[in-house]
Amino acid sequence: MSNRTLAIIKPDAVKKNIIGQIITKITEAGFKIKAIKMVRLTKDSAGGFYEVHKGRPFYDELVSFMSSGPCVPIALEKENAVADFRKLIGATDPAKAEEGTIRKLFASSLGENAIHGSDSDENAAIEIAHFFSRKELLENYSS
Ligand code: IDP
Ligand code: MG
Repeated sequence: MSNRTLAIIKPDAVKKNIIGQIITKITEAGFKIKAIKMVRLTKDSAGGFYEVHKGRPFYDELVSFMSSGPCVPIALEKENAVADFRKLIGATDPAKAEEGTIRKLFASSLGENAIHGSDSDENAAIEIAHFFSRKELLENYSS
């Protein structure tokens, strides 16, 4: 069991100016922020991040959306981080997400769904490395 996951506050939520509200939900649920930044992804970087979805019908739309404005990747730490964070964000489609989940509260649509969460420990490690250098993570490891 790993204790880390990668969240991304997606461009729709950044545009809505609700970064703070989403981070409050995350930290109230017991996650610690180990590293955070705001970045504007290029199409190449967004395409690389979502490489597993290449060939799916929504891939081009997803890459365009994720590179349409700034987003906020966050490396998070908590016991059972991956599974607990998926539970906190809710189903991919906000219409199907449970009450109180971040997507239920803040997502606009299936595509523009406010937040990303890693789906496995293996992918969490890969995704954190996509955004944060070892140095950035280590410098934030004071405890
Ligand atoms: P997840 O984010 O809940 O893990 P995935 O199936 O991994 O969901 O899909 C990645 C992202 O691609 C979703 O969060 C959403 O932004 C987008 N997406 C997934 N399915 C669709 C779709 O059918 N239409 C448009 N966008 C989609
Ligand atoms: Mg996924």
